[in-house]
Amino acid sequence: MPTDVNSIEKKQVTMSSLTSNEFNDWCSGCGDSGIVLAVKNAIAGAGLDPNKTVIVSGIGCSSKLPHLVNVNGVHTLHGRPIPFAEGIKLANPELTVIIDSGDGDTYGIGAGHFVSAGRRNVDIKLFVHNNEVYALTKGQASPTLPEGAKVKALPAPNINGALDPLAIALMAGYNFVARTQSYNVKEQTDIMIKAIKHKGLALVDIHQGCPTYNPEFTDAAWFKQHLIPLPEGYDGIVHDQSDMKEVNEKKLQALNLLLNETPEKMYSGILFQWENPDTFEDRLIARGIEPPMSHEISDKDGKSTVDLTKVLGDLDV
Ligand SMILES: Cc1ncc(C[n+]2csc(CCOP(=O)(O)OP(=O)(O)O)c2C)c(N)n1
Ligand code: SF4
Ligand SMILES: [Mg+2]
Repeated sequence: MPTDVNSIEKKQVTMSSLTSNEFNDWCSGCGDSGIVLAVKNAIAGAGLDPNKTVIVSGIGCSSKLPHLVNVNGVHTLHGRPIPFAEGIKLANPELTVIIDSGDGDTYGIGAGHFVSAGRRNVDIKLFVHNNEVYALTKGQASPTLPEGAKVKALPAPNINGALDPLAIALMAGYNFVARTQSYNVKEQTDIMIKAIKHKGLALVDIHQGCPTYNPEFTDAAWFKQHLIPLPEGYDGIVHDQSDMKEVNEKKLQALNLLLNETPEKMYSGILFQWENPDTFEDRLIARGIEPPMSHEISDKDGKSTVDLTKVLGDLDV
């Protein structure tokens, strides 16, 4: 169990720390290195207790991240970090639960969980490393690779269209929807801190550099040119939580922005945020259902007070 808050790095990334292959888990120059630094900065910046913080991941290059941050970590199954994270948060709502996983993991094999998470609104934070490829398995197209894009592993340009995870998240019920990119650690850190402090489900889609399998569309210079700040005057924050007219207007504003994007012109920043009080945890409390963590399981001497007779009896056939 982690105990030392200072062991979470507070340093800002420099390009040399990305290219020096400081993180042996990833190729030199991999955007995952920028993301792990932002995650560490954000955990420290949001003042989280490492003992009460959990990072959950699936399978992929990106999913190695929990091994590199000194908080509790769970490296789960491909496509399944969302249900794991929801279970952890519902069992112990005192924990801050962050997911770091790939675009294939979240928007491909895990797409059903990604959509259903919006209906529940459990207070978990979803940081998706979006490199448009299945990098760990040698660079096949992921669901976010644009139609016509040609990456190394494809014999011909991508015949499939890309899905828009932000638009899906907005319509599925996500109340915090943001985009950023792996080589801008300052912007990532700021957005991650806001996502962590937001009450409810949050999506941060992070365009991530994969110099090995997708250097064409995920290079730092490409991001700088094609991922631009939100238009002047754009305000995605709902200021009156209970004003459904404002909520719908802000959601439509975000959808309108996304519909007018192209792979060559995408916006980064917080597109939509609504502090919706109706989390899944609140719904359970309203029904009188206490989280398992609050149940007494032992007396003051540590002796179990749990009576398993009934449970075991129910198993009798
Ligand atoms: C159920 C299951 N299906 C397929 C795989 C093989 N597999 C491992 S990682 C991966 C894709 C990873 O892509 P992504 O989630 O985008 O992560 P990245 O490596 O790009 O960070 C696949 C298909 C697996 N481990 N488990
Ligand atoms: S294959 Fe791509 S995503 Fe995986 S470690 Fe290398 S650069 Fe990073
Ligand atoms: Mg990927």
